[in-house]
Amino acid sequence: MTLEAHLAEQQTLLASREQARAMRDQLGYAGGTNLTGDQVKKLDVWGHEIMTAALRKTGACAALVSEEAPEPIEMAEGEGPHALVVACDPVDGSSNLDVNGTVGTIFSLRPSKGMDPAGPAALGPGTEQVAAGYVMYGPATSLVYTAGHGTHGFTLDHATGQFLLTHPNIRVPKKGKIYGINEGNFSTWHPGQRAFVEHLRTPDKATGRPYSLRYSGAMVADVHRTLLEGGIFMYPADMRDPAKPKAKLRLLYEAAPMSMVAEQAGGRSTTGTERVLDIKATEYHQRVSILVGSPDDVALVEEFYRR
Ligand code: FBP
Repeated sequence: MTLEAHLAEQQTLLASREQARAMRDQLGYAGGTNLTGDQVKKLDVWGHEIMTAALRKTGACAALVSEEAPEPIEMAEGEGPHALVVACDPVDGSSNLDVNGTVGTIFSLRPSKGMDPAGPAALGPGTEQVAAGYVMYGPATSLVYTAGHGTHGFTLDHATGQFLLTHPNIRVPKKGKIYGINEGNFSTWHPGQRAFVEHLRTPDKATGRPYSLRYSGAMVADVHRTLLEGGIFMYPADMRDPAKPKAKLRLLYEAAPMSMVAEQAGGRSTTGTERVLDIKATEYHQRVSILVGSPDDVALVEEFYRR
């Protein structure tokens, strides 16, 4: 090998090492926590900045409620109707980022009602949403949304950069065979929740039990599977102090949009005792329990909560 060739090869090697270091540097924590106490990942911040800039550019958005911003970001300046308020979880499933697991982006759209500031227009029951959905970054990139006329799924065609309608009018199976929940929290659950999971685990051919457990650590991926294959995804509250239930997932940019998507696909979504979409949000980062999926499975878990 000539000296030139050897030097060129070394340079390529160095460049790829640099690139690898730069890619690795995108991972990990940005330092600090967001309003809901989560340690913020660098890609959380990146996702938030991308979403904020893109929405501002549309002129359609009057304010953005983001998981990564304590207060709504007003953006009713400049050209455009600014008729919508958007609530968004820019990167859902952040704990999966550093292990190359599936993550997503969840969004919810409501009318801005001409309010100024517009942020408060995001507060109110989930039934006020005019559209909701998510993008899932998995083996394929999926976009699933509803504007109140059914729920529809698209897949990104990387060759053209277009989202193609691959799953028109998604219908959740009436009853499933899979449940998704972080079983590590078992001891903290409501007694009805514990009894329901024990019921799903108990073999009974006639009712298709035991159900299989699938849990990805990203709500987007667990709800997406549930929409397509049926069953139920659950993130119930920590009830160690029944007077002060502690939920994890956020109402405005996780539970309410996923509940609208599920209901428009024939599914149901409850806290165990109440329809999630009927809950009137009073805070931007309010948390709520969510049990969402096949109508028969959701009805059954509500029965266990009543016992
Ligand atoms: P982020 O939006 O901060 O990622 O949080 C939400 C989430 O990651 C959900 O996607 C997922 O269902 C849940 O938290 C996982 O929580 P846990 O690690 O407690 O099981």
